[in-house]
Amino acid sequence: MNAPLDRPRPSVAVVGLGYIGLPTAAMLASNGADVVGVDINQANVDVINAGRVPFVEPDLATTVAGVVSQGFLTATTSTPHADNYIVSVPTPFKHDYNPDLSFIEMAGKQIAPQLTGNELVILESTSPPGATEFLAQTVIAARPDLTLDPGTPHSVYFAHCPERVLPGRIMIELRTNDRIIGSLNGNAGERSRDLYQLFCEGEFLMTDARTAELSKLAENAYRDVNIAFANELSMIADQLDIDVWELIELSNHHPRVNILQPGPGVGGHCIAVDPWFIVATAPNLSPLIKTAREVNDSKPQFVLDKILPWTRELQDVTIAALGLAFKPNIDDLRESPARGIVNDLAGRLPNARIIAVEPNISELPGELIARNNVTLGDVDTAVDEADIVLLLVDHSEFARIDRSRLAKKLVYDTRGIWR
Ligand code: SAJ
Repeated sequence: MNAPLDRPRPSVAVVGLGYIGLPTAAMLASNGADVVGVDINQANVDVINAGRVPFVEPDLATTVAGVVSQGFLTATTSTPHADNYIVSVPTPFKHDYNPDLSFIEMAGKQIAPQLTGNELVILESTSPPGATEFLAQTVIAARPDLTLDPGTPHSVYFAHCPERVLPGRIMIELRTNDRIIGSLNGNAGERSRDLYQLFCEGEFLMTDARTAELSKLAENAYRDVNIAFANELSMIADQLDIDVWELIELSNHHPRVNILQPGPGVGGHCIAVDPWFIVATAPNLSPLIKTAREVNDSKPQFVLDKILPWTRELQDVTIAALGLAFKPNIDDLRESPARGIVNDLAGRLPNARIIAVEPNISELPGELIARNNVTLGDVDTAVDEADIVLLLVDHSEFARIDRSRLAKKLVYDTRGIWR
């Protein structure tokens, strides 16, 4: 739904132009809002202002090019005044798995001086319960002249509206997914709904901020637990010499069973991270969620333990490692188990030659560049030259490989695409 022509375009500042912030900014800008995107990375700001995008996501580049050329989206490194703020900054965890809210705190401190009263501040970053309250308190601490009490000229309104889009389908799911709206004070929920209604055709599910925060974590922990079940089965099946993919396919014929797919581990900045926020919030009540994380985190070592014995029998071994991204057909390497496995292999096998193939990037990540036995190669050369072919990511390019070319190789397919 676009903003009616007779109404002024709402002003929105989107703080954090990453995998969620930039698509959200572009969607708002192409559906009736005047958007300023804010990011600390000057290079990304320059790329966006030139109408381009700093990462791969289907349909994003076209939308950004359009809204930048029309003047509906600009990017900057300094936070401006806007009637509406959307905070979509990273929420990593610290070494002890406790959430690191420093980026949220920084965003709050930068927004605070711009406020004049009656603004809406939406936290979109996936956050532990209480983070929206923390953002609100950060703003109010910096601006004691403002208040969270609704209805005064100095009131500021806060809500948590977690994103739930799937990388690779972000521009579709931003439009079609249902949206949880968690209000912290006053009419923040209704105002947030009105803003997202510019582009979101899904149902709006109104609740309070803490429930919204936990619901997002629950969704990702649910998926993590289910993937852990598949990964645990894969290790059991391996010991019993049973094909886990056949096993899962058979079991999934049951009308109430839907087992997910095993792989080399769980990556990305969401599923591998968010369950820890629940564990940190309720450590004595979350043994299942914690164990699922540990099972998924143990899978890369299981893959290494399968491959390393093969290399002992080979002289000057060459390994084709197919895929570095955390899942198929994207360029996102964050928390990627594939990337970690390649790095560990390179460290454990200094005399091996490892050809990493990742069709969605043009340069290896820093830690792999630093290894002098890893190069970035194309799939054909890598497969032809390899003694061992290790399939780590189910990119479409890899599914299309002619299987006869693998006949004389030692092959470990962690995703089951060459069965
Ligand atoms: N994976 C498996 N087996 C499976 C499914 C996934 O091993 O059967 C692995 C993937 O290879 C990847 C990881 O899990 O390494 C995560 O991938 P994903 O596709 O499950 O999820 P994300 O991280 O891309 O996006 C998730 C989504 N959450 C849910 O599906 C509950 C998305 O909707 C969220 O918006 C996103 O997290 C987020 O930002 O929180």
